[in-house]
Amino acid sequence: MIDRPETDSLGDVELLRLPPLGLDADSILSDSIHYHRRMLGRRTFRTHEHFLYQALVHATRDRLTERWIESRTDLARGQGKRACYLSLEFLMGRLLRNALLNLGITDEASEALDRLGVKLEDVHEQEHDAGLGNGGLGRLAACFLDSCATLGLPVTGYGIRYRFGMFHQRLENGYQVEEPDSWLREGYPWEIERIERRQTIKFGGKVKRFKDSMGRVHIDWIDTHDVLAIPYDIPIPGYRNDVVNTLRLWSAAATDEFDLEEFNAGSYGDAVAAKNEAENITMVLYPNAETENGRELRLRQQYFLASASLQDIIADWARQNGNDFDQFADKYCFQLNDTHPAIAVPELMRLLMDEHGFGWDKAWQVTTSTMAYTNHTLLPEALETWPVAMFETLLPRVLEIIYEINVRFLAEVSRHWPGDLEILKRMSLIQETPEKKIRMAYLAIVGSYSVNGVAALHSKLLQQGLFRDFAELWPTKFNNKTNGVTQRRWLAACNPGLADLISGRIGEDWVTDLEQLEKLVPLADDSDFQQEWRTVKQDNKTRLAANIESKTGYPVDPEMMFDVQVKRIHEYKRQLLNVLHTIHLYDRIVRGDGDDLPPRVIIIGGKAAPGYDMAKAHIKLINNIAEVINTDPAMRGRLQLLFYPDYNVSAMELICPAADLSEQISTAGKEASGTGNMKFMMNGAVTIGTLDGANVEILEAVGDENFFLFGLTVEEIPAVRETYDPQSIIDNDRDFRRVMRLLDNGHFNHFEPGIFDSVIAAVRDPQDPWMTAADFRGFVDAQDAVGRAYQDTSSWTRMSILNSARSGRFSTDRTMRDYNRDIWHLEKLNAGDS
Ligand code: 26Q
Repeated sequence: MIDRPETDSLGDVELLRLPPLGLDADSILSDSIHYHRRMLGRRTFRTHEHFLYQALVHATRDRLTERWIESRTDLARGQGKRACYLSLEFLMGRLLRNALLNLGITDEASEALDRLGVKLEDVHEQEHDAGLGNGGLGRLAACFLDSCATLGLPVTGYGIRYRFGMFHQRLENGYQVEEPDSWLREGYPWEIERIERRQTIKFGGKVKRFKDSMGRVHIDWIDTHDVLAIPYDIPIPGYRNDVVNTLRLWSAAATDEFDLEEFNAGSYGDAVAAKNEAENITMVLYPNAETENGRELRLRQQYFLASASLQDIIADWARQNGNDFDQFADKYCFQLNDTHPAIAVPELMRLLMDEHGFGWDKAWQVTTSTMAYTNHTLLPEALETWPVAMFETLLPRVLEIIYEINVRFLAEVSRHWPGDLEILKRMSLIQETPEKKIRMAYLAIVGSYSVNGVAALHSKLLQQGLFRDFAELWPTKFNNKTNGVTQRRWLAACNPGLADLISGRIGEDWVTDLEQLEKLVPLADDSDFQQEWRTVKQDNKTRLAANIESKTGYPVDPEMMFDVQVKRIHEYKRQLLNVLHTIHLYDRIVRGDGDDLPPRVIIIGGKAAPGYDMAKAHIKLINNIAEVINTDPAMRGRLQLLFYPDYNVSAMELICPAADLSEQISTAGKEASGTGNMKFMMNGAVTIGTLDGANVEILEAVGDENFFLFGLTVEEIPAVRETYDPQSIIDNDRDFRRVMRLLDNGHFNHFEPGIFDSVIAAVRDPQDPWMTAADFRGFVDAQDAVGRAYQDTSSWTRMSILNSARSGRFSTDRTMRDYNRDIWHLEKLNAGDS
């Protein structure tokens, strides 16, 4: 990009060229000072590091922006295909560290700040996490964006700019208390508002049909309550390739600042109320809880995102191609991140038919050759459904289209299974009882040309279970795309010690080609390399220990084994099983049978959905047990339990480099993939896990000698369930009995009687869907094997190295290549090497 001519023309657009910005420390320093002084109007650097952070972001953003504009020019000039990743969540975390890494100016920025007497690390701490997601699904979207930009794939993220992201978690007497995440309060220097690309979104109203002079029927959706969608763009840089893609987040605004008529009539309150109602749409990220299902505001959010994004793309298309949509499907592809944006299917139909005059068949042809759907769950109760009644009032025209899709779809089903009424009922997009509801997953399947799961096991189970009928009808639609994580954030940036050690031995190619880590395999037995590997791990543990002490007040000894489970708190993830094992270790030490155990600190972190009482009880239980263990002198130096508060992306960046043991212990068949498992593996933690989600593929990659496997398999579970009797399992297992006795006796809640009754009862419930008791013995035995293995330092280090060495498949670079090869078929942008 550096040596292109001074001006460039693209159609009638004249682009003025500026000299490229320097990437050296001097240039970064002088630009940062410029922003600090002249834009932010601040005088001194050291007292308020936040302003220095903002200044450095602006200097960095300028360097991204010049590449961003080039990338967009390339995209506009070339006639290639693009993909749009539609997602209600983008869990981006902090951006500065990765922007510097990808631009290749980390050292330069650090040097620039040194001259001001400020540490780059302290400046990073000033950045608020962009917590626009709940967990895995949202973070996956963020990793995808990094990999697409690095691969030069033209992929735009479309999401919502929530005023309040994922809530902050505070602990009060061991209970989770939610606090608003006001991440935009001090301004967000990464975003650029693009008011000129605003769109209007309709809600409510009614549908009117009329005939034109030619006798053609037209459809008008009238008397609507309109809301503006304002886009804010965030640059997504590739790794040292001059490509910058876009994350476009929509914010809702009232169509008129005030409804003047109301205002003049004296009802100032009503005028402001209308404005508030519009802006409410993007006010807050919904936490994922079944209790949140069916909330009207959530449906508004989904439609708002789908409609704004599609209108944005169609407006672009129409500017260049008029009303000729013949090539549209060759140039665009929409990847739906779960069913949350699945309303894009009928919305694209509506835009093509009602606003661009296409007939059904043509519109359906375009829709079903541009939409692709990714499923992220196997829990039937987590499949989205929306009451038809809600659609009727909120989106009447969209509902008509869904009905028509259903009529035509059911006709196809009858042709395939003539006379089978049962299957019609089963596959209908409308669930009839107990309440009429729209099955969003079925809508997404019918409207898409590709449906994928996120790990091999998950995709197989989808086709055999939840979506069996559909897989039988359209076998070629279904495919697997195993998740990944970006090694730029999850190794290069968050674990500089390990990154340097690795690069020193095998070079830096792994940063864009993770399979290169295989070259570490021969080093796994090299005792010098092992020693260096341990030193890095130890330093990372020390760093995390300091962080934990500052957050919890508990000192942590970095010599102990770090046994870590961090993820959303959910029964299927079985933090409870981890807790039962912790109590067992405590009991062993108390009864004098703990001398062979390696000193271990168990770290559990994660947020519970605010309406999920059982998950919240688990948090309280963990904290109460922690209090007992951590204040017992007999446990000192031997066993510790810590609840890591307010777990988020930035916390994981400190945690995963420091973990020895990664807990991935969900009930088999429940975790679609997991991605934390991959971050830990990449950073040299060994996994203790069930045969669930991507654990299956991790086990395959490292071999069973480097993985602690336990638990019932998906195949075994149904038979065990038939005669499942947790009480007899407890009765027949001395260790389990003792653990339950401590719980029953209120050992961890002396002054709070009864508060854990429902948690304890769930373990004993023959109907327990998560079958915690069934896997207790297997888990305890596997943990015992872990404890023994950990004491052989050299062989443990070997396992650790091999886990990292075999993590190559779990890069989102591979995942994105797979999506592109099988679903998107995009050509790479040629920036950087042009
Ligand atoms: C639904 C209705 C109303 C409000 C919120 C929601 C909602 C929001 C988020 C439902 C689900 C989610 C998030 C799900 C999620 O994170 N799933 C995880 O996706 C990962 C990436 O594929 C997988 O690795 C995990 O296994 C899966 O649990």
